[in-house]
Amino acid sequence: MADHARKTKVCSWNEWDPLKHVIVGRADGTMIQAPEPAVEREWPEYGVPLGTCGRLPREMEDKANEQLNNFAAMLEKRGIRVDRPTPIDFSQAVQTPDWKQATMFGCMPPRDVLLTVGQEILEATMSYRSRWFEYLVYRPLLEQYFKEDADFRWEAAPKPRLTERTYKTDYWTRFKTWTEAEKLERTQARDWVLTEAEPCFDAADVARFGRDLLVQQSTVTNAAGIRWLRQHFPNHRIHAVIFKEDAPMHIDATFVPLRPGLALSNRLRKPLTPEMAELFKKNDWEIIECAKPAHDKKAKFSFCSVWLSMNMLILDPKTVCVEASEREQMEQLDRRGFEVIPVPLWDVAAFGGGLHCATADVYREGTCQDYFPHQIPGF
Ligand code: ABU
Repeated sequence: MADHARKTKVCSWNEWDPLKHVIVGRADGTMIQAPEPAVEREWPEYGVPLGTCGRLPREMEDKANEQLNNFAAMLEKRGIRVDRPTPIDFSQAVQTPDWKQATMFGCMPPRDVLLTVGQEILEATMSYRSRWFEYLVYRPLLEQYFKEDADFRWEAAPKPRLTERTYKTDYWTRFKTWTEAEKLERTQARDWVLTEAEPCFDAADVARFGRDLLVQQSTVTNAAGIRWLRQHFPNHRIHAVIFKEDAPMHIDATFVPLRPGLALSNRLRKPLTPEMAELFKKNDWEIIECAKPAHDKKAKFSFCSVWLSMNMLILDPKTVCVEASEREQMEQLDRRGFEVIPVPLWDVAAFGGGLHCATADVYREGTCQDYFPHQIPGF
């Protein structure tokens, strides 16, 4: 049998069509990254002051892997094929001709790196030096899909140089001096740590709705990155969006499609792009506010927020996986007619996110549909 005649098929157009094949991340070797212009980690309350880096504690890693393995096993039991990345040594220093970075990060959140649009999987640029080489952990899988699916479009966005030109290098120092109101002014002005010197984006800033893609401009995705995506996907309509949040990173704990005609919006992070509300209204989409999260503070060593409560994996338009402690979120979706599958995953938060972050689509049934036939000019 020719390689490409095997069963692998890459295709996924949205977040809700029936899921048949998915990548689930691993916690192995995840690092608290060394400081770099794009990001500084510090948890003095847990004995990790600014400038410290190192592997997350082994007992945390084991617990996270146990939850990820159980999640993968549950998906497999439901007939979904699950693939896993190949971890590398994330404690190693990495370098390009332009810079040297003391550590990498990890391979828990494939959603940050891989963007599936139809038959294409696009490796995102990323904007952290510690994540520049993260695509390597997915290469064994992508090589396999390439061999097995003759129609697979394997793409990689141009790797950014990530020199000092890419960043406002004093941004995080200044950020700490700003009031909440001043931080929000920066958001309104789309003024975060990235400059516009070169295109940068994380795949998790994209929410897929068939022909329409919402792309959040954020601390990891700049306007040049959105423009690159627009030029790369000429048959899609790319809508640049922002939300009321001081240091946004990834749209999947902020605005989440649930099924055709229904989307979930963060109850605090309101859209700051009025055209977005208009687009949804004009096309008869209902936007509901997410439920109150179960947690009132971030998980230990987590850079993700409590809004992982709305970071979910949709298995089909009637079935959704929600983190098991998020009782109110589960009840809300149950009232909306979903079968809700509770999945314990809170111990994975420190490794890079929730259920959506921990996965990347390879194959969902369905075709590319137009869910927004009535467009807003200029948006
Ligand atoms: N990476 C998804 C989580 C983003 C957030 O905490 O809001």
